[in-house]
Amino acid sequence: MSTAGKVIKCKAAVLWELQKPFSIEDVEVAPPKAHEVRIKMVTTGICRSDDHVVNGTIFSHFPVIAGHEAGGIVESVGEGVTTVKPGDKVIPLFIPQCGKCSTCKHPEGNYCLKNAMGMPRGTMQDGTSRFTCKGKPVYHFLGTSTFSQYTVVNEISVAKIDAAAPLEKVCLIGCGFTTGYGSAVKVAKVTQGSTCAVFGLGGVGLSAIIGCKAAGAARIIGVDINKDKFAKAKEVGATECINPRDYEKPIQEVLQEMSGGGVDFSFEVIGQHETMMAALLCCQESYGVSVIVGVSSSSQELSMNPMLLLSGRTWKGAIFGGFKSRDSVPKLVADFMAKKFPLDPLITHVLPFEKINEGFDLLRSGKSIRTILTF
Ligand code: COD
Ligand code: ZN
Ligand code: ZN
Repeated sequence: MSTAGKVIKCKAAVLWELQKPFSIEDVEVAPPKAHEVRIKMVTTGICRSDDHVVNGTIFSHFPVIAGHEAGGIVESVGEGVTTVKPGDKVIPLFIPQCGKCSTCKHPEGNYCLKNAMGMPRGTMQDGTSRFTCKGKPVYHFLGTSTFSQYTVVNEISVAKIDAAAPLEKVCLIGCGFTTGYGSAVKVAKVTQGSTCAVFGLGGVGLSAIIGCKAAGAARIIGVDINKDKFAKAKEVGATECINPRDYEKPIQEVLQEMSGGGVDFSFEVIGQHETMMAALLCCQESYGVSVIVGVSSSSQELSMNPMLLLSGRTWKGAIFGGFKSRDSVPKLVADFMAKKFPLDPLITHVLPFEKINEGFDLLRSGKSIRTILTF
């Protein structure tokens, strides 16, 4: 029997307040309104930013359904939806692509002005929620809310992908993989034969390494204070790995020496000001490009000597690897299907959705790279 147009009762992981475990609850998911899409979730990854909602680093209203890195199947669509239909395989997008704003119209911009990151309202574009639990409305997160068997997203926040794609893998294209990979191929535009340094060898840093390799870098130097991360970094393409704690001198000097004057491209994939400066300093002073990928505390400012840029360096940053979401996600899935890059090395754990708190424990203890939850 079709569920279209009806309220769906299902399970979701609700976060009732800060610093509490997720609670699996019965929720009601309202049908999609005009220009909205209801999705049956198949898999969702657990990303660091979801944990940032739990610990308050990312602001959210409560109760909330978090989750933003997922894959699913369209269950039904609201009035006026033309780009997806029931049965389509899709990836929800935490940065929409409205196609109409000044950012979307610019060939290089990807931070669509309709995004929910700057000012999280926790609702759909019309200001209301599609979720209720125990008679109360539950807030949305980043317009995705994938920690639920069903979710509702705006049409501008969903990408239709190849029907043959394995959702339990390509869900990573919805956040972590694309963030790192795009920082190399799209933001830095890594060149053939270049030398790169990647600071931080978590899932996003590993994805940056995969991007550097795909772009043809000759040397990719991984930097991490945890040497247990080195084997996996080498597996995905790092040619060398170094631990700043093994050296007396600052790590930027070590990298300058290793590269004969500075690397061509550097990436900060940790989210600390100290390593952002080290990454900037280790790149060649005249033509080096340094990309900030990690998010640091928004309340702190970073001071720097402008001479570091006047000599010619470029300092950049980007969300979602600089990719326009609706345009790029289907293409990245096609590239994965064509074996242009791997995703398997990033997936260390697969758990049933009900074990979501176990998945977060693995993330917090540093034991997992990515945990995938299956519905
Ligand atoms: N020097 C070297 N390595 C360090 C240091 C240091 N001082 N401190 C920590 N590290 C290493 C850790 O040992 C670890 O291996 C690595 O840095 C960080 O890895 P993870 O596993 O904690 O993190 P990732 O790869 O999953 O994600 C890192 C980000 C910084 C990218 C992430 O936390 C983040 O800020 N993401 C937001 C970016 C974004 O675009 N967000 C939008 C939606 S998610
Ligand atoms: Zn837009
Ligand atoms: Zn994420």
